[in-house]
Amino acid sequence: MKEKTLVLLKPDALNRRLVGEIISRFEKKGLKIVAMKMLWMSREMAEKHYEVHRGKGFYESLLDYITSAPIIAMVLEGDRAIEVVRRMMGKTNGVEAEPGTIRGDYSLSVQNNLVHGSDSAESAEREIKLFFAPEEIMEYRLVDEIWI
Ligand code: DAT
Ligand code: MG
Repeated sequence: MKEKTLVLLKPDALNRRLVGEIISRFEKKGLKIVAMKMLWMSREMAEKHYEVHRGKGFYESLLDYITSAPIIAMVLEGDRAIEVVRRMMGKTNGVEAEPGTIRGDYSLSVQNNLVHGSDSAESAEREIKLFFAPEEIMEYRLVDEIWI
């Protein structure tokens, strides 16, 4: 089942020069980049993106963090891409994330955990719309790709 998911490389990914490393993992897995941009999230956008966390103890700190530096936003496509990306990211808290996952290999923090990935089809649809206009999402075929 082909799915699209929103992935963000968060401020610590840029600060730690891990952008290439993280994108490379997704590419090598076989996920297809169908949209990508660098942007600096506004407070307003951050509030929308993280609206489910409004009122939680870490909410203000999370908004400060996500707006502290530019980020890379991507839409990745592939078979069950939403859960595949979530598994590749690992648990939210880098301390608990399994080695071999992005957070497990590169983060020891619950907040500064490098990546965001949509957690469901509904979240993916909502989040992709927040970051990308329809015309920014490419429909194309990789040279070795077979459409079934
Ligand atoms: P995930 O990013 O794994 O989907 P989430 O949606 O529960 O995790 O939370 C969004 C972000 O909020 C998460 O990446 C880091 C931050 N966060 C979550 N729980 C936290 C906590 N207990 N303390 C500090 N930051 C937290
Ligand atoms: Mg989440």
